[in-house]
Amino acid sequence: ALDPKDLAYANLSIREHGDGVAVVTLDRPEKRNALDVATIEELIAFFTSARRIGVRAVVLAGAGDHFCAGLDLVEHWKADRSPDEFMHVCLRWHEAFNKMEYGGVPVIAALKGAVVGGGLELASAAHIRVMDATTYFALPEGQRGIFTGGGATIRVSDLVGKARMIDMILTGRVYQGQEAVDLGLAQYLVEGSSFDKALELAEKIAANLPLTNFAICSAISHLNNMSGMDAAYAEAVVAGVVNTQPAARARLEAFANKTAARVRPNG
Ligand code: 1HE
Repeated sequence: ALDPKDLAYANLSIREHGDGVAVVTLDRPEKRNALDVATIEELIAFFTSARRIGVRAVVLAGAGDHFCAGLDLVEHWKADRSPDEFMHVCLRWHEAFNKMEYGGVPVIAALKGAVVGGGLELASAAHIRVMDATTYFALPEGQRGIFTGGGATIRVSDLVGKARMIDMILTGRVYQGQEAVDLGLAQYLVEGSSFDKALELAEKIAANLPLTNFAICSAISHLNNMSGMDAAYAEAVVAGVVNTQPAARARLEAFANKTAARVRPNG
C-alpha cells in the first residue's frame, strides 16, 4: 500500500485505489480545475516521486463536470507577468508534463466536459485518454489573444497532425464524440463513465511488470525523439534489459508450459 503522507496535496486529491493504482484528481472544480502555479508545482512533485513511492499506474481525473479549463487566466491576468516570468511559468508546465510522459509510470486520463487549452496539453501528456459523451476538446488560445505554452505545439500536433492543430488554435474549433477518437485525441470513447473505464484500464496495466511499463511509458517517447538509427540501437538496449528481467521468467515459463492465456480475437 502507498504511504498516505506521500499523497497529501492541496490542489490535487490523491487516493490509492487497488494495488498501486493512484487516482489523482485535479481538485478545484469551482475554477473548472484551471491550472494555477500551485497546481503545476504539485503535479511536478507527485509525478517526480510516483515511481519511487510505489505507484504502478495513475488515473488522472478532474473534480466536477470538467476535466480542466487550461491556464488559470485570472491568475495570469492579475499577475500581469513579464515575458521572462511567463517563460518560466511555461518551463514549469513542461517539467510537469515531461515528468508524466517520460516518468515511466502509466498515466490514464479520465476525460469529461472541457479539455481545453492547457487542459488538452495536460491530457496529451498522458499515455491513454478515455473520453465520454460530455468530453470536448479545443484550443481557445487564439480567441483569448494568447498562444499555447504547455507543449500543445508538440503533443497535440503529434496526436492530430500539425494542420489540424493549427486549425484548432486559429479557429477555436471544438472536437467531440467519435470524431475526436478518429482523429487520435482519445483512444477510448465510452457510453458510461470515463472514470470507470480509466480505472479498469489502470488496474489491468498495473498488473504488468513495473520495468516493462517503465519502458513503455518512458522509452517509447525518448525513442521517438531520436533518429531512426539511434532509436533502433536504443530499442535493442532497452529490450536487452527489460526482456531478460528475472521477474519475466515466470511469465515466459507459463507460456512454455501452456498455462498462460493465449491471444484470441474479441468474442
Ligand atoms: C477559470 C477558468 C480559467 C473557468 N482560468 N478561471 N482556457 C479557456 O479559455 C477556457 C476558459 N473557461 C471556459 O471556457 C469555461 O469556464 C468552461 C467551459 C471551462 C466551463 O464553463 P462553465 O460555464 O461551467 O463555468 P464558468 O462560469 O465559465 O466558470 C466558473 C468559474 O471558473 C469562474 O470563476 P468565478 O470565480 O467567477 O466563479 C471562472 O472564472 C473560473 N474559470 N475557467 C481561471 N481557465 C501555458 S499556456 C496555456 C494556455 C491556455 O490554457 S489558454 C486556454 C484557457
